[in-house]
Amino acid sequence: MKGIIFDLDGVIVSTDQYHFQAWKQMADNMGIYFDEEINHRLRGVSRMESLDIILERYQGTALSESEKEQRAAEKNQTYKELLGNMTPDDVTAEVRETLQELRNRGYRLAIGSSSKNAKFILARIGLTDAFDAISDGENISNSKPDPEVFVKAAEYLQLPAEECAVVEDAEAGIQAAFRGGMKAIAIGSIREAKLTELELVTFSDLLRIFP
Ligand code: B16
Ligand code: MG
Repeated sequence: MKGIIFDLDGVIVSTDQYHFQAWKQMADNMGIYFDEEINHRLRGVSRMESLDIILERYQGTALSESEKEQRAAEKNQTYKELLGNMTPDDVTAEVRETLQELRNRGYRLAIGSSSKNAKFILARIGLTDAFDAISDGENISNSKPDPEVFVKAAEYLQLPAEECAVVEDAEAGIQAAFRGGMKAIAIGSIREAKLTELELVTFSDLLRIFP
């Protein structure tokens, strides 16, 4: 293994509560029921696909494509305002130090995120320079579980897929890694699903997997 590709939301940093608050505000405005359990289904899923999941509970007339775009833009505006509260303190010392040590050991590191806000988030938390490449929602046409975001990340790192491992907190992301011919490492509650044999109890366990 020469390259490690990290999902952003749920792996490097947690923006889950901001996604929840922003979607909740949009759902409330439209009179749609929305809760934490539905929010959980949005992990790793693109913005427009997330909207479709929320609209499953919508009782009104079906939305046109432009109305959907408008609602998604409304959500993103609220989300970006909330992201504005993020600072480098939102990254744990464990994450920061582990990334640095992996680099010291010679691994090439990339971000592989479905988010179109990935670069904004990385800038807010002061981690842009911790990665050799960033592949995100801005450079893909198909989102996870399609492997495109990780295939592009490996390309940007100039490494073949089989020399890359992906760290993920969502089922869609783990499937995407496998479909891209990469190893998948699970972190967080998704470990319970036993989708992969490699897992991290805590982020710094990466230092045992990558000597
Ligand atoms: P945006 P990841 C994903 O990021 C989030 O997990 C998912 O909840 C979100 O809908 C998606 O990004 C798109 O985000 O609206 O900012 O483009 O986990 O792939 O880093
Ligand atoms: Mg994630």
